[in-house]
Amino acid sequence: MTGSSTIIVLGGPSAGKTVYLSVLYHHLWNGSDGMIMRAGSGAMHTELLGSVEALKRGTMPPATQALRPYEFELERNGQKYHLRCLDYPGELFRRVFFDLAIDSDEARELMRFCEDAAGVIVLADPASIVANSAELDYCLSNLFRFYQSRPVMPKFVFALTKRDENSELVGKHVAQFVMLHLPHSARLLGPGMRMMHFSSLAKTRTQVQLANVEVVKAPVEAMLQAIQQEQINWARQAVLRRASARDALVKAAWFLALFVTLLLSFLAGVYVRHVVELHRGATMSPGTGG
Ligand SMILES: Nc1nc2c(ncn2[C@@H]2O[C@H](COP(=O)(O)OP(=O)(O)OP(=O)(O)O)[C@@H](O)[C@H]2O)c(=O)[nH]1
Ligand SMILES: [Mg+2]
Repeated sequence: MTGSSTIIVLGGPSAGKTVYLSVLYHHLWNGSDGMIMRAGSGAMHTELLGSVEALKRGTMPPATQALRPYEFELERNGQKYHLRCLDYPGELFRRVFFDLAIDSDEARELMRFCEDAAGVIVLADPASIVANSAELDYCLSNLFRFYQSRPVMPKFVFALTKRDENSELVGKHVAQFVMLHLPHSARLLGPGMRMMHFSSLAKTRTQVQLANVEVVKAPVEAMLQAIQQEQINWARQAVLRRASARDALVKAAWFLALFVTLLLSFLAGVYVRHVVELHRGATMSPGTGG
């Protein structure tokens, strides 16, 4: 892939956005299996690694109070993407997509942020889906409707969080769980939506561990695959378009050649006939000599 794509991470209150961002960065800044994540500033780098150290000691981040964009460069197998994560109070997501109130600078910034996305990773805590399914379904379907009204629909990954805690609640079939509790959102996005259930942490009664790198990077991996697949489709369509333009050109050239051949034959025929008639006229006219 050339150029960069903006991937955003969204989610409601306490979905696990802040923890996800920190743990993902912790695993990827040093590189893992061809994927590297680079923070846009040293301060951000130190802050994210610091919050993971705190998590390991069992200190969970406080609920996010203010909107804050994090910029990363995400590289996979030499291809670069622009990963923008907006850490914001999940309450703001509710305000914009449930109350439909774009009445503050923060709400407007969240909307601007949403507009410029090639990919959207939506994080949702299954326990809050069950507890507030009607409200969340309404929020998410407004988010998807917002994207449907735009010229280009981004790719979506719908990632249920906290699998270490609630794998029984969701069961084996994530799509069934989503269709049961979020029917409108599931219908709007249809079969194109990639769904998964993962966790950033592995909590036990006595300790908090980080989930392993493969698990944590799964949503981003699914998103990159979806974006890449779309780019392959575009490239394939461009090749097909070029091939059919070439076909049309070849046909036009043949048609022109045939036309020119017919025209030349016609002109040659007219000329020959003219010469023959001249010759015949000359031989049939009464002799003047003698
Ligand atoms: N068991 C478990 N708990 C998690 C996981 N990820 C996050 N949590 C818990 O969920 C709580 C909320 O996580 P945050 O990352 O702060 O959620 P948020 O979406 O940033 O929340 P707001 O900033 O309030 O919108 C944390 O205190 C963690 O205890 C996970 O993978 N497993
Ligand atoms: Mg937060």
